Amino acid sequence: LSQLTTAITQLGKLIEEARTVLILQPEKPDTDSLTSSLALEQILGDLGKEVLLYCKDAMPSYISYFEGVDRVLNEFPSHFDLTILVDTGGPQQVARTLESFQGRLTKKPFVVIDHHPNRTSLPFETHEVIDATATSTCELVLEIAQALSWKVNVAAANLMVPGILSDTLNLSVQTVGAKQFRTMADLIDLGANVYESHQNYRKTLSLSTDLVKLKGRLLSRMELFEDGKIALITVTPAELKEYAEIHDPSDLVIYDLLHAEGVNVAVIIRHYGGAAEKIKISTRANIPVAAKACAELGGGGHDRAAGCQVNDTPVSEVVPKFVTILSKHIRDYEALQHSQP
Ligand SMILES: [Mn+2]
Repeated sequence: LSQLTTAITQLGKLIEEARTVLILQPEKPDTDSLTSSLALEQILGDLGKEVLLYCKDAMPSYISYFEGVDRVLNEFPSHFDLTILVDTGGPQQVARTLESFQGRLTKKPFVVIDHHPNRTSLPFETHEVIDATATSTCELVLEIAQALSWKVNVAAANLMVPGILSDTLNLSVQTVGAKQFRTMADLIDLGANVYESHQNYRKTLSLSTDLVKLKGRLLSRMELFEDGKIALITVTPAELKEYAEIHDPSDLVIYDLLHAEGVNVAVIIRHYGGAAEKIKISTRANIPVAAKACAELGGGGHDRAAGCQVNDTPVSEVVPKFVTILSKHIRDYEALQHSQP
Protein backbone atom coordinates (compact mmCIF):
# COMPACT_ATOMS: atom_id res chain seq x y z
CA LEU A 1 0.00 0.00 0.00
CA SER A 2 2.62 2.55 1.06
CA GLN A 3 4.65 2.27 -2.15
CA LEU A 4 1.60 3.02 -4.30
CA THR A 5 0.52 5.85 -1.97
CA THR A 6 3.99 7.43 -2.21
CA ALA A 7 3.99 7.02 -5.99
CA ILE A 8 0.58 8.68 -6.26
CA THR A 9 1.69 11.59 -4.05
CA GLN A 10 4.78 12.07 -6.25
CA LEU A 11 2.58 11.95 -9.34
CA GLY A 12 0.45 14.73 -7.85
CA LYS A 13 3.54 16.92 -7.45
CA LEU A 14 4.77 16.19 -10.97
CA ILE A 15 1.37 17.11 -12.40
CA GLU A 16 1.34 20.34 -10.37
CA GLU A 17 4.68 21.35 -11.90
CA ALA A 18 3.66 20.54 -15.50
CA ARG A 19 1.71 22.77 -17.86
CA THR A 20 1.50 20.45 -20.87
CA VAL A 21 1.06 16.73 -20.30
CA LEU A 22 1.59 14.13 -23.01
CA ILE A 23 -0.40 10.93 -22.57
CA LEU A 24 1.16 8.07 -24.42
CA GLN A 25 -0.48 4.75 -25.29
CA PRO A 26 1.22 1.46 -26.11
CA GLU A 27 1.42 0.27 -29.68
CA LYS A 28 -1.63 -1.86 -30.54
CA PRO A 29 -3.86 0.30 -28.32
CA ASP A 30 -7.01 -1.22 -26.83
CA THR A 31 -10.16 -0.05 -25.06
CA ASP A 32 -8.45 0.33 -21.68
CA SER A 33 -5.45 2.26 -23.03
CA LEU A 34 -7.67 4.62 -25.04
CA THR A 35 -10.36 5.24 -22.42
CA SER A 36 -7.83 5.68 -19.58
CA SER A 37 -6.02 8.24 -21.79
CA LEU A 38 -9.24 10.08 -22.60
CA ALA A 39 -10.35 10.00 -18.94
CA LEU A 40 -6.98 11.46 -17.87
CA GLU A 41 -7.41 14.10 -20.58
CA GLN A 42 -10.69 15.14 -18.93
CA ILE A 43 -9.34 15.05 -15.37
CA LEU A 44 -6.08 16.87 -16.11
CA GLY A 45 -7.95 19.31 -18.37
CA ASP A 46 -10.17 20.23 -15.41
CA LEU A 47 -6.95 20.88 -13.44
CA GLY A 48 -6.05 23.48 -16.06
CA LYS A 49 -3.45 21.41 -17.89
CA GLU A 50 -2.98 21.29 -21.62
CA VAL A 51 -3.25 17.60 -22.52
CA LEU A 52 -1.86 15.98 -25.66
CA LEU A 53 -2.58 12.39 -26.67
CA TYR A 54 -0.26 10.29 -28.80
CA CYS A 55 -0.02 6.73 -30.04
CA LYS A 56 2.48 5.38 -32.56
CA ASP A 57 -0.25 3.20 -34.11
CA ALA A 58 -3.58 4.30 -35.51
CA MET A 59 -6.62 3.65 -33.32
CA PRO A 60 -8.19 0.37 -34.50
CA SER A 61 -11.73 0.63 -35.85
CA TYR A 62 -13.30 -1.36 -32.99
CA ILE A 63 -12.49 1.45 -30.53
CA SER A 64 -12.97 4.37 -32.89
CA TYR A 65 -16.50 5.02 -31.62
CA PHE A 66 -15.28 6.76 -28.46
CA GLU A 67 -15.69 10.52 -28.48
CA GLY A 68 -12.23 12.09 -28.54
CA VAL A 69 -10.51 9.32 -30.46
CA ASP A 70 -9.72 11.91 -33.16
CA ARG A 71 -7.69 13.88 -30.62
CA VAL A 72 -5.10 11.10 -30.45
CA LEU A 73 -2.32 12.62 -32.53
CA ASN A 74 -0.52 10.66 -35.23
CA GLU A 75 2.30 13.21 -35.21
CA PHE A 76 4.58 13.31 -32.21
CA PRO A 77 4.13 16.63 -30.38
CA SER A 78 7.04 19.07 -30.27
CA HIS A 79 6.48 20.40 -26.77
CA PHE A 80 5.39 18.87 -23.45
CA ASP A 81 6.56 19.04 -19.82
CA LEU A 82 5.69 15.52 -18.69
CA THR A 83 4.74 12.18 -20.21
CA ILE A 84 2.28 9.64 -18.78
CA LEU A 85 2.47 6.22 -20.40
CA VAL A 86 -0.68 4.21 -19.69
CA ASP A 87 -1.54 0.51 -19.72
CA THR A 88 1.88 -0.76 -20.82
CA GLY A 89 3.45 -3.89 -19.31
CA GLY A 90 6.94 -3.48 -20.74
CA PRO A 91 9.27 -1.94 -23.34
CA GLN A 92 8.22 -4.41 -26.04
CA GLN A 93 4.77 -2.74 -26.16
CA VAL A 94 6.38 0.62 -26.99
CA ALA A 95 9.43 -0.62 -28.93
CA ARG A 96 8.76 1.38 -32.11
CA THR A 97 7.69 4.44 -30.09
CA LEU A 98 10.96 4.42 -28.12
CA GLU A 99 13.00 3.73 -31.24
CA SER A 100 11.70 7.00 -32.71
CA PHE A 101 11.22 9.23 -29.65
CA GLN A 102 13.12 7.93 -26.60
CA GLY A 103 15.59 10.85 -26.79
CA ARG A 104 12.78 13.41 -26.63
CA LEU A 105 10.72 11.51 -24.06
CA THR A 106 13.55 11.12 -21.55
CA LYS A 107 14.31 14.87 -21.47
CA LYS A 108 11.20 15.33 -19.28
CA PRO A 109 9.72 13.35 -16.36
CA PHE A 110 8.20 10.09 -17.53
CA VAL A 111 5.35 8.50 -15.55
CA VAL A 112 4.00 4.96 -16.04
CA ILE A 113 0.44 4.23 -14.88
CA ASP A 114 -0.20 0.52 -15.24
CA HIS A 115 -1.86 -2.59 -13.82
CA HIS A 116 -0.11 -5.54 -15.56
CA PRO A 117 1.06 -8.06 -12.93
CA ASN A 118 4.05 -9.31 -14.94
CA ARG A 119 5.91 -6.12 -15.69
CA THR A 120 9.25 -5.25 -17.21
CA SER A 121 10.55 -1.75 -16.47
CA LEU A 122 11.52 0.65 -19.25
CA PRO A 123 15.23 1.11 -19.97
CA PHE A 124 15.38 4.63 -18.43
CA GLU A 125 14.27 6.44 -15.28
CA THR A 126 10.51 6.48 -14.80
CA HIS A 127 8.04 7.33 -12.04
CA GLU A 128 6.01 4.15 -11.76
CA VAL A 129 2.46 4.27 -10.44
CA ILE A 130 1.67 0.58 -10.52
CA ASP A 131 -1.19 -1.34 -8.95
CA ALA A 132 -0.93 -4.97 -10.03
CA THR A 133 -4.16 -5.73 -8.15
CA ALA A 134 -6.11 -3.31 -10.35
CA THR A 135 -7.88 -5.14 -13.17
CA SER A 136 -7.55 -2.23 -15.59
CA THR A 137 -5.71 1.06 -15.97
CA CYS A 138 -9.08 2.86 -15.76
CA GLU A 139 -9.63 1.38 -12.29
CA LEU A 140 -6.22 2.69 -11.23
CA VAL A 141 -6.91 6.13 -12.75
CA LEU A 142 -10.01 6.45 -10.56
CA GLU A 143 -7.98 5.28 -7.53
CA ILE A 144 -5.40 8.01 -8.27
CA ALA A 145 -8.04 10.70 -8.79
CA GLN A 146 -9.71 9.80 -5.50
CA ALA A 147 -6.40 9.73 -3.60
CA LEU A 148 -5.38 13.15 -4.95
CA SER A 149 -8.90 14.60 -4.66
CA TRP A 150 -8.95 15.31 -8.38
CA LYS A 151 -12.39 16.10 -9.76
CA VAL A 152 -13.81 13.32 -11.99
CA ASN A 153 -16.40 14.79 -14.36
CA VAL A 154 -19.24 12.80 -15.96
CA ALA A 155 -17.35 12.36 -19.24
CA ALA A 156 -14.34 10.92 -17.41
CA ALA A 157 -16.56 8.57 -15.40
CA ASN A 158 -18.28 7.42 -18.60
CA LEU A 159 -14.89 6.73 -20.19
CA MET A 160 -13.61 4.61 -17.31
CA VAL A 161 -16.59 2.25 -17.38
CA PRO A 162 -15.82 0.63 -20.78
CA GLY A 163 -12.12 0.38 -19.89
CA ILE A 164 -12.99 -1.65 -16.79
CA LEU A 165 -15.66 -3.71 -18.56
CA SER A 166 -13.34 -4.58 -21.41
CA ASP A 167 -10.31 -5.65 -19.34
CA THR A 168 -12.52 -7.69 -16.97
CA LEU A 169 -14.75 -9.19 -19.70
CA ASN A 170 -17.75 -7.43 -18.16
CA LEU A 171 -16.55 -8.03 -14.56
CA SER A 172 -16.45 -11.78 -15.16
CA VAL A 173 -12.77 -12.69 -14.77
CA GLN A 174 -11.33 -14.43 -11.71
CA THR A 175 -9.48 -11.36 -10.42
CA VAL A 176 -12.69 -9.34 -10.06
CA GLY A 177 -13.79 -8.81 -6.46
CA ALA A 178 -15.72 -6.38 -4.32
CA LYS A 179 -13.23 -3.60 -5.14
CA GLN A 180 -14.09 -3.62 -8.84
CA PHE A 181 -17.81 -3.54 -8.12
CA ARG A 182 -17.21 -0.63 -5.71
CA THR A 183 -15.23 1.15 -8.43
CA MET A 184 -18.18 0.71 -10.80
CA ALA A 185 -20.59 1.95 -8.12
CA ASP A 186 -18.34 5.01 -7.56
CA LEU A 187 -18.38 5.71 -11.32
CA ILE A 188 -22.18 5.46 -11.36
CA ASP A 189 -22.29 7.91 -8.43
CA LEU A 190 -20.12 10.23 -10.53
CA GLY A 191 -22.72 10.12 -13.30
CA ALA A 192 -21.62 7.21 -15.51
CA ASN A 193 -24.29 5.31 -17.46
CA VAL A 194 -23.29 1.63 -17.50
CA TYR A 195 -26.24 0.54 -19.64
CA GLU A 196 -25.27 3.02 -22.36
CA SER A 197 -21.70 1.77 -22.27
CA HIS A 198 -22.92 -1.81 -22.91
CA GLN A 199 -25.26 -0.58 -25.67
CA ASN A 200 -22.46 1.33 -27.42
CA TYR A 201 -20.28 -1.77 -27.30
CA ARG A 202 -23.05 -4.06 -28.58
CA LYS A 203 -23.51 -1.77 -31.59
CA THR A 204 -19.89 -2.41 -32.57
CA LEU A 205 -20.58 -6.16 -32.72
CA SER A 206 -23.04 -5.90 -35.61
CA LEU A 207 -21.73 -7.40 -38.85
CA SER A 208 -22.49 -6.66 -42.49
CA THR A 209 -24.46 -9.43 -44.20
CA ASP A 210 -21.35 -10.08 -46.29
CA LEU A 211 -19.33 -10.82 -43.14
CA VAL A 212 -22.09 -13.05 -41.75
CA LYS A 213 -21.84 -15.09 -44.97
CA LEU A 214 -18.03 -15.23 -44.70
CA LYS A 215 -18.40 -16.41 -41.10
CA GLY A 216 -20.70 -19.20 -42.28
CA ARG A 217 -18.26 -20.29 -44.99
CA LEU A 218 -15.33 -20.30 -42.54
CA LEU A 219 -17.22 -22.26 -39.86
CA SER A 220 -18.36 -24.86 -42.39
CA ARG A 221 -14.67 -25.63 -43.06
CA MET A 222 -13.81 -26.36 -39.41
CA GLU A 223 -11.46 -29.34 -39.10
CA LEU A 224 -11.06 -31.34 -35.88
CA PHE A 225 -7.89 -33.06 -34.67
CA GLU A 226 -6.70 -34.91 -31.55
CA ASP A 227 -10.09 -36.45 -30.67
CA GLY A 228 -11.87 -33.15 -31.29
CA LYS A 229 -9.69 -31.21 -28.83
CA ILE A 230 -8.24 -29.04 -31.60
CA ALA A 231 -10.53 -27.11 -33.95
CA LEU A 232 -8.88 -25.47 -36.94
CA ILE A 233 -9.88 -23.24 -39.83
CA THR A 234 -7.66 -22.13 -42.68
CA VAL A 235 -8.39 -18.72 -44.19
CA THR A 236 -7.40 -18.57 -47.87
CA PRO A 237 -5.30 -15.85 -49.57
CA ALA A 238 -8.38 -14.80 -51.58
CA GLU A 239 -10.46 -14.35 -48.41
CA LEU A 240 -7.67 -12.41 -46.70
CA LYS A 241 -7.27 -10.17 -49.75
CA GLU A 242 -10.98 -9.38 -49.77
CA TYR A 243 -11.66 -9.07 -46.03
CA ALA A 244 -8.48 -8.54 -43.95
CA GLU A 245 -8.80 -4.74 -44.13
CA ILE A 246 -12.54 -4.80 -43.33
CA HIS A 247 -12.60 -7.34 -40.49
CA ASP A 248 -10.08 -9.85 -39.20
CA PRO A 249 -11.51 -13.23 -40.34
CA SER A 250 -9.89 -14.86 -37.31
CA ASP A 251 -11.83 -12.66 -34.86
CA LEU A 252 -14.98 -13.64 -36.70
CA VAL A 253 -14.76 -17.34 -35.77
CA ILE A 254 -12.01 -18.15 -33.26
CA TYR A 255 -14.24 -17.97 -30.17
CA ASP A 256 -16.97 -20.02 -31.85
CA LEU A 257 -14.36 -22.77 -32.27
CA LEU A 258 -13.19 -22.44 -28.68
CA HIS A 259 -16.75 -22.64 -27.35
CA ALA A 260 -17.52 -25.86 -29.26
CA GLU A 261 -17.98 -28.78 -26.86
CA GLY A 262 -14.84 -30.85 -26.37
CA VAL A 263 -12.57 -28.30 -28.03
CA ASN A 264 -9.58 -27.17 -25.95
CA VAL A 265 -7.69 -25.19 -28.55
CA ALA A 266 -8.93 -23.06 -31.45
CA VAL A 267 -6.51 -22.47 -34.32
CA ILE A 268 -6.87 -20.06 -37.22
CA ILE A 269 -4.37 -20.40 -40.03
CA ARG A 270 -4.19 -17.23 -42.10
CA HIS A 271 -2.66 -18.22 -45.42
CA TYR A 272 -1.52 -15.02 -47.12
CA GLY A 273 0.37 -16.83 -49.90
CA GLY A 274 2.52 -14.61 -52.07
CA ALA A 275 6.16 -15.26 -52.95
CA ALA A 276 7.09 -15.88 -49.29
CA GLU A 277 4.08 -18.19 -48.69
CA LYS A 278 3.37 -16.15 -45.54
CA ILE A 279 1.27 -17.99 -42.96
CA LYS A 280 0.12 -16.54 -39.63
CA ILE A 281 -1.19 -18.86 -36.92
CA SER A 282 -3.45 -17.64 -34.09
CA THR A 283 -4.45 -19.85 -31.17
CA ARG A 284 -6.91 -19.46 -28.31
CA ALA A 285 -6.98 -22.20 -25.68
CA ASN A 286 -8.93 -23.26 -22.59
CA ILE A 287 -5.77 -24.89 -21.23
CA PRO A 288 -2.29 -23.32 -20.94
CA VAL A 289 -0.69 -24.64 -24.12
CA ALA A 290 -0.90 -21.74 -26.61
CA ALA A 291 2.38 -19.93 -25.88
CA LYS A 292 4.39 -23.16 -25.59
CA ALA A 293 3.14 -24.48 -28.94
CA CYS A 294 3.66 -21.17 -30.77
CA ALA A 295 7.13 -20.75 -29.28
CA GLU A 296 8.21 -23.91 -31.12
CA LEU A 297 7.61 -22.05 -34.38
CA GLY A 298 9.33 -18.89 -33.19
CA GLY A 299 6.21 -17.12 -31.94
CA GLY A 300 4.89 -16.26 -28.50
CA GLY A 301 2.11 -14.79 -26.42
CA HIS A 302 0.11 -15.88 -23.41
CA ASP A 303 -0.78 -19.32 -22.00
CA ARG A 304 -4.23 -19.15 -23.56
CA ALA A 305 -3.68 -16.83 -26.54
CA ALA A 306 -0.62 -16.90 -28.74
CA GLY A 307 0.53 -16.70 -32.33
CA CYS A 308 3.38 -17.35 -34.71
CA GLN A 309 4.36 -16.83 -38.33
CA VAL A 310 5.80 -19.29 -40.83
CA ASN A 311 7.26 -18.43 -44.22
CA ASP A 312 8.38 -20.52 -47.21
CA THR A 313 6.48 -23.66 -46.19
CA PRO A 314 3.36 -24.90 -47.99
CA VAL A 315 0.19 -24.64 -45.92
CA SER A 316 -0.33 -28.40 -46.47
CA GLU A 317 2.83 -28.99 -44.40
CA VAL A 318 2.29 -26.25 -41.81
CA VAL A 319 -1.11 -27.54 -40.68
CA PRO A 320 -0.04 -31.11 -39.74
CA LYS A 321 3.21 -29.79 -38.25
CA PHE A 322 1.43 -27.35 -35.95
CA VAL A 323 -1.28 -29.88 -35.06
CA THR A 324 1.45 -32.38 -34.03
CA ILE A 325 3.17 -29.77 -31.84
CA LEU A 326 -0.10 -28.71 -30.25
CA SER A 327 -1.22 -32.32 -29.66
CA LYS A 328 2.03 -33.03 -27.82
CA HIS A 329 1.50 -30.02 -25.52
CA ILE A 330 -2.13 -30.99 -24.89
CA ARG A 331 -1.03 -34.53 -23.92
CA ASP A 332 1.79 -33.18 -21.73
CA TYR A 333 -0.69 -30.92 -19.94
CA GLU A 334 -3.21 -33.74 -19.48
CA ALA A 335 -0.50 -36.08 -18.16
CA LEU A 336 0.50 -33.41 -15.64
CA GLN A 337 -3.12 -33.01 -14.49
CA HIS A 338 -3.49 -36.80 -14.03
CA SER A 339 -0.23 -37.11 -12.11
CA GLN A 340 -1.40 -34.55 -9.54
CA PRO A 341 -3.40 -35.87 -6.57
MN1 LIG B 1 -5.36 -2.75 -19.43
